[in-house]
Amino acid sequence: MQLSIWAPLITLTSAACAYVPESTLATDTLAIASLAKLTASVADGSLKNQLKTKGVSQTCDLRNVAVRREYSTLSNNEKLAYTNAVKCLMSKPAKTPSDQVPGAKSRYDDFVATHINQTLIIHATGNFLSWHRYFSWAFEQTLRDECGYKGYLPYWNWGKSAKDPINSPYFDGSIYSQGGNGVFAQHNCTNAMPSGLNCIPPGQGGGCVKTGPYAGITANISATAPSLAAADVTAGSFLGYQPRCIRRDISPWVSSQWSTDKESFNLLANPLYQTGIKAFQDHLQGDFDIGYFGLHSAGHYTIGGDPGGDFFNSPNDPMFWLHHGQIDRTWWIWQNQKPVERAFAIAGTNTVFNTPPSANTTVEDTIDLGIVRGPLAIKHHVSTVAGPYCYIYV
Ligand SMILES: *[C@@H]1O[C@H](CO)[C@@H](O)[C@H](O)[C@H]1NC(C)=O
Ligand SMILES: *[C@@H]1O[C@H](CO)[C@@H](O)[C@H](O)[C@H]1NC(C)=O
Ligand SMILES: *[C@@H]1O[C@H](CO)[C@@H](O)[C@H](O)[C@H]1NC(C)=O
Ligand SMILES: *[C@@H]1O[C@H](CO)[C@@H](O)[C@H](O)[C@H]1NC(C)=O
Ligand SMILES: [Cu+2]
Repeated sequence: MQLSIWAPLITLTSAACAYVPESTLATDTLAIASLAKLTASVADGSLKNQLKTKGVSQTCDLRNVAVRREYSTLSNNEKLAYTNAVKCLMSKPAKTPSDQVPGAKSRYDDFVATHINQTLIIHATGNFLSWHRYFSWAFEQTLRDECGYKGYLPYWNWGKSAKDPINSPYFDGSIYSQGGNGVFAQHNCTNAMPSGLNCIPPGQGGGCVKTGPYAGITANISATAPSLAAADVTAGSFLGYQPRCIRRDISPWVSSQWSTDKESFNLLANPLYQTGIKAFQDHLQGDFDIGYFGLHSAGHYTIGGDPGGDFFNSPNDPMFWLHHGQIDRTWWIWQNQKPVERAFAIAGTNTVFNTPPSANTTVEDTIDLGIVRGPLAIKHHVSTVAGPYCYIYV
């Protein structure tokens, strides 16, 4: 009798503790509207004509286009297929010659080395979005070509887990996640970036990731600019060998403030960021001087730790790919609000925050992923249904 009175309350209590994804309806609705505009501009040939003015071919057929999906909507088998392919890349030998990058031991490390090597010419630059599109697509293609993966790159819709990333399907530590939080290890503030982004309060992690599919994996390439302030995380020699565990300090403090769906919606719907790609990409990447993270930095520092919180080495934490999937999706939504008009939108220079001062980036400039993929001009990366690309997001 008494038990049955309490039973509903117990159920309620445990339900209240369980992870519940937050709604991302606001931005998902924008994504649907963008897909409709993209489809129309392909159907009437206006996108093809616009791209042709600069010699870019648009032949992708939307009837058999690849569809990139949100990670939490994949079936367990699909999640495992993705993760197993990533682990397959980690188990294959590097193609980078060891005299160039002593730390590159695996095929996965080829990607990490490429990102480290170019960090200062691919962030807060005119090629930030296109470079990372090419890079994450090359990763997806390599999973398919070299590891038999049949799916496409999944993305992490940040807003769903903004309040509770640690218990989310991305980070809950189950075999279907992208790995759990690090175990607790004493650490100080994470100094994300010089200036206003300093001192992310220490969270519940800080130590090695010991749960989920990547438990026990080794980061090989030396830390470059580690932000996790723990006694034993220090920079090694550039591109050198510094085997160590993957540490995380997942930060609800960051995500709950800076990567909500409200932030995404604001970026994509507020007229302030509709004025041109400069306003859009600057707000996406954040304004470090005033301590505004932006969705890009917020995703990285929600993961945090080492190498995830290292500006240079971040692709060494496998969550990088899902984060950059969503960065690319966010750009894709923005582009396809006006597919023809925005096709060749570009702003920024060739050096990080224009330091040292450099030329403005143009769509004729080349992106070269070294051992990962050959050189290809930016203009071929501006549409996900042109150049080498043929994919959309749902
Ligand atoms: C680091 O190198 C070892 C081989 O020395 C490899 O087993 C491991 O998967 C590599 N780590 C990554 C993240 O690729
Ligand atoms: C690093 O960049 C330099 C200059 O662009 C290039 O010559 C070198 O091959 C790159 N190394 C790697 C490992 O990508
Ligand atoms: C945290 O900072 C204090 C004060 O600077 C320092 O003494 C301590 O060693 C640091 N702890 C870690 C784990 O780095
Ligand atoms: C670079 O772009 C900025 C912003 O659009 C513009 O004001 C400037 O004149 C450009 N510089 C050159 C050398 O074209
Ligand atoms: Cu990057």
